[in-house]
Parts: sequence; structure tokens; C-alpha cells
Amino acid sequence: MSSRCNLRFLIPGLALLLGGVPSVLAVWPQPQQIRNSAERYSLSARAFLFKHADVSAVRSGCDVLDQAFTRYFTLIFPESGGGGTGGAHNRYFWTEADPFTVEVNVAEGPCDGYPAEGSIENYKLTVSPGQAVLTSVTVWGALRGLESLSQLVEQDDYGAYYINKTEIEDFPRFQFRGLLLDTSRHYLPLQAILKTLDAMAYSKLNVFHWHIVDDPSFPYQSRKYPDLSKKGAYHPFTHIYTQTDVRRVIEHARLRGIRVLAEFDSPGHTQSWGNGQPSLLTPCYRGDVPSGTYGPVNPILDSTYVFMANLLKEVTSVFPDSYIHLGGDEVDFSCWKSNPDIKAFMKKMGFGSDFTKLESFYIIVNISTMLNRSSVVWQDVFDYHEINRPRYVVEVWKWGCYLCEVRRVTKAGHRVLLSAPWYINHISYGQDWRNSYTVQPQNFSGTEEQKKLVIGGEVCMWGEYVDATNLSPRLWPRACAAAERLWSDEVQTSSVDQAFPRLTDFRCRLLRRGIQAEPLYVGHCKNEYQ
Ligand code: CP6
Repeated sequence: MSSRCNLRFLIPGLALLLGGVPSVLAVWPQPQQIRNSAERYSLSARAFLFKHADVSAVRSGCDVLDQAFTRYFTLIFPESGGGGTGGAHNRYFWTEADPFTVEVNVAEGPCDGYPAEGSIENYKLTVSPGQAVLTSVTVWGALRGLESLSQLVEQDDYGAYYINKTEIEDFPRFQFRGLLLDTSRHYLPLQAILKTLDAMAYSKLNVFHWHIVDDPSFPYQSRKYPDLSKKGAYHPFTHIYTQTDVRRVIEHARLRGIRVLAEFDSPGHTQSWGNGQPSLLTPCYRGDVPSGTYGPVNPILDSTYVFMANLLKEVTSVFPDSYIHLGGDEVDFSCWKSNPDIKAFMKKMGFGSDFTKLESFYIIVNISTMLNRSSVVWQDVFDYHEINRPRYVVEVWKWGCYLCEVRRVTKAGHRVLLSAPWYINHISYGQDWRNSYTVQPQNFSGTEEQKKLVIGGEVCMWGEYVDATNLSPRLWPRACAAAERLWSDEVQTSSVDQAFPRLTDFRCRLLRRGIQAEPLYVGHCKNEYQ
């Protein structure tokens, strides 16, 4: 039994006098509308219950919510046996909290589907004496609400849990709030990916863009073409993602309302593909003879398109999202230029010496049309081919006047994803999260229609200098800045200085949840060494 009595629960109002008001009332990202009050209710793991509202369209047996209830219970009460930060001393008191029920009311099923483009994430949360009521249209909205609820729970200096009277009405500003991980430059173990998905859910990020293969390695174990990883991964058994691994990632993400957007980048960035699929890449020439090196995918062979059709057919059967990222970035034309067969093909097709037309022929005319999914491409594909008819989402990644590019792409009627200002793999001394925070994705001159075509953005963690040793602190809490920019209100949640104490606080919460998040600046977290 603790020798310290907790007087706060005996004398209402004393908490305020004792300085018990949380330093910042932090939900990150900031909800669209939140009203808190100083009125506070103590909570106890032994008297805390999640339940489905009688009128809810979703019942127990819905795995998304059932598992979320278990997860959030442990996040709220880490000492209750979930393996959290259990302290050495007794933190329970002779004052037992009143029972508290969280009633969840979801208007529409199903709950066995996948989060998708256009999934409604709105929710309402009311915390009052003895209960919280969470209402949403979909289970995905309920997940966002549970996350907010869990962030409202605080622990006082004696370790007792409490929540303040609160009302939240919330919805995302942008529907696409992504995070890219690059598992080709360095292999990331499955656990590192799963943990990243956990932390994404804490920040309400909802798309995991899996840049799964690239030049250095091909870790995706294909059913149809097993040689790709056998010969193209860093190691054929240990540095691969098996079908089971991929399914685990997709399921872990689904349970957190996160889409998995797979990228199979071509025709550039494909050196590793050539190991297991020898005739796929273009032989480069020095003068009249092959130099022995290879360039981008060879766009003039039928066998290339047979291979790509088979691979993409497999990929679309493995990844359920209705989008696939086709890449298309940074194609080096010098090898194509050197190859006599390619030159002859250019002539035959009337492309002149414009190799961007050849890239367009490959990716737009052939690859994207053989795919019965929607596609995302890097901006390079648009830069070259403004007049292309098929609709695709263009990801603007080039630093510089990126809003100029957003304006051009939306003017042509394409939807845009913004990642140029959010290269989180780049680091510098000081608080660079502030730059991420002040990005204004719709601050370009254009019509309302154009602005609506900006569907969101992504934080990119390119992997040249990142593996499992430094992934987490490089991501968190810096990625949270973009997460708030993509979720919260543009005007009301615009001040970096107001964000600072909230983010400092949220970073401590990430630490308590086992996410290795780096400090923003000088200071300390309560309980940081437990
Ligand atoms: N890898 C791939 C990369 C980059 C791109 N594609 C990249 C290059 C330069 C910067 C950021 C990212 N590392 N496949 C471009 C989308 Cl600054």
C-alpha cells in the first residue's frame, strides 16, 4: 500500500490548487473541435469497460473493434498486465474510481473490410461523469476516436489515472495521410514495420506507402517469380518479405485503419530486378558493343510486358488496396540512348529523340492500362506528359517550387499527393519539424476545384542512411508534424509555437508507449527511465 494518500479524490477542486491540471491538454493531431473542462474523473483499470452501444451497427465479433478495445485498454492502463511501464512501487490507492464505460456507436458496417480511399473517419466523442460516448459512421472513425480518447487519459504525480470532461467533434482535413518506408536500400525487419504502423495510428496517419523494392535489393518474395528475391534480395532467406509477412503487414495495418499502398517502381530503380529476371533490363552499349551494364527496364520487348503483367497481377491479388504505386521516377535515359535496338524502335514509333515519350509509352500506354487498379505515379511521369488522358494520382516529390507543380498538375485535372516538403530522412541540427509543420499544401493560385484535387500528402523515409537502428527516432516525433498538418484545421491549428508544448507532450506519450521518439529540445519526460 502506498504511504501517500491521494487527497485529490477526497476534496474535489483541490486537484486544481495542487497544480494537477495537465500542462497541455494534448490530443495529437489537434481535433477540429475540442472543448475540455477542468472537471475530472478518476479512472481505474478494474472499473473501466468498452462496450458497443445497443443501437450500434457493429457488435462484438467485429475484429477491428474487439482488438482495438484490447489494445487501447493496455495503452490507457499500461500497468494492467499488458507489459507496459509497470512501476516497482504500488500505484493503487484506497480510493477506488467509479466505474467508467466507453460506449461505441458505429452507424454503418462492415468491419471485415479494408480501409479505402474515401473511408469516412469522422467521429464524435463526449466524456462525461461515468461514461464516454463515441459515435462514428464507420469502424475507421471509431478507431480515430479511440485514439483520441486514449490520449485524453493522463496520470497524476501519484500514478492515478484520470480524464477530463471533454467534447470532441473531429474529421480529417485530407483523406490521404501517408508514410513511405523504403525497404530496399536497407531491409527493415517485420517488427520494425509493424511498430511503425502502431505509431502511425497514434498520429492518425492512414496510408503505409511500401516502397518495397528498388535498385539495391528486391526483398518481396514473389509467388510467380521467386528468383527475383532469391537473386535480388540482400539474403535469399533472411532479408525477404514472404507472402505470410506481407499478409501480416496488411492485416496489422487494416486493424489500425491503415491502407497499404505497394510500390513496384519501374522502369528506373530496377537494378535488383535484373538478377532474377535476366532479359528484363536494357543492355547498355559502349559504341557498337554491349558494355556489360544494364539500364532501366527494356520497354521494347514483348517479354517485358508479359513479365510486368504477371507480376502486377500477382501484386494486385496480394495487396487489396484499389491503388498501386507504379513509380516512374528518375529514369536515366543514357542507357536507352546508347542501345541501337531502342534507337530503331524510337524511329519506328516516331518518338524522334524524345525519350520521355518512350517512358510514357512504357508506363502510361502499357503498364497502367494493363493494371485493373488505379495508380499513383511520381511527378516525373506527369512532367513529361502533360496531355495524357488516363487519370492517375501524381505524387509531387521534387523540392523547389513544389506548389507550382501542384498547381500545374491540378490544372490538368489530376489528383495530387504532396511529399516534397516532407523528406523525413533528411536531418539537420535543430527543430526541423517546424518546417514540416508550416507547409501549406493548398496555398497556390488555383480554383476551388483544383484545391480539392490535393488529396493529401506523405512523409517519406528514404532508406539510404536508415535501417532498424535509427528508423524510429528519425521518424518520431518529426513525422507527427506532417500528420497534424494533414489532419487538423488549416487556420485554427497553424501556430508552430502553440504546437511545440503539445508535441513535446505527445512525444513523451510515444515514449511511454514504447516508441523510441527523439526529443524536440531540452527537457525531460515524466517516468522516462522506467
Ligand atoms: N529513391 C527513389 C529515392 C528518391 C526517389 N525515388 C529520392 C531522390 C531524391 C530525393 C528524395 C527522394 N531515394 N526510388 C524520388 C522519388 Cl531529395
